[in-house]
Amino acid sequence: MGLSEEQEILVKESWEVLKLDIPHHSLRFFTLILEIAPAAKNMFSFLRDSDEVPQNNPKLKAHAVKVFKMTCESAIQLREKGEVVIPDSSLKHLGSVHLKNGVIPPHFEVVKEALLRTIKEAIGDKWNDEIGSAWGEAYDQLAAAIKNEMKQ
Ligand code: HEM
Ligand code: ISQ
Repeated sequence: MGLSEEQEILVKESWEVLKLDIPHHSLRFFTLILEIAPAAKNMFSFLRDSDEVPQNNPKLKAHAVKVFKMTCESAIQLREKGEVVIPDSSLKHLGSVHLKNGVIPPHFEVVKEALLRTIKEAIGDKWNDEIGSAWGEAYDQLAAAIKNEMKQ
């Protein structure tokens, strides 16, 4: 299912707000993932050797930003072409990184919930259900592509 122009705009506008404080929102996103699924802790290299979420870890920040950015790009593609297209090489890379670290399909729901809650907190009063379903749809289709790659 594609996205409407309105939905694409909603996603882009909230991504602009997230960008204003990447360190905070990245950390919040990651913290929410662990809050929802504490067992995910051991999958992440930047957490394996510590008890607390590192407050200023460049890798954590970079990966979190990439998830936001890729979801935003998926929303644009869903409006433009009605489907999410990820270059083969990067899809293969993402599939193998997640497989190697023990990620399984139900984990994708955890990351979705954490992503939506992070956006909701970031944009505050501007949040509404349309924004949630636009990000949710873009995320679901991006996740489907990665999960499909992990099956091969
Ligand atoms: C790594 C994106 C879902 C756990 C990564 C990386 C990216 C990424 C860009 C860095 C890859 C690299 O090292 O080059 C995404 C996207 C997702 C998604 C776009 C969904 C649409 C998930 C889920 C989990 C997860 C559901 C499980 C809770 C991990 C782990 C790593 C990783 C454990 C390796 C981190 C490390 O130790 O370096 N992900 N991810 N990801 N992701 Fe995801
Ligand atoms: C990797 N994959 C999915 C979500 C993430 C959130 C924060 C840091 C890394 C991540």
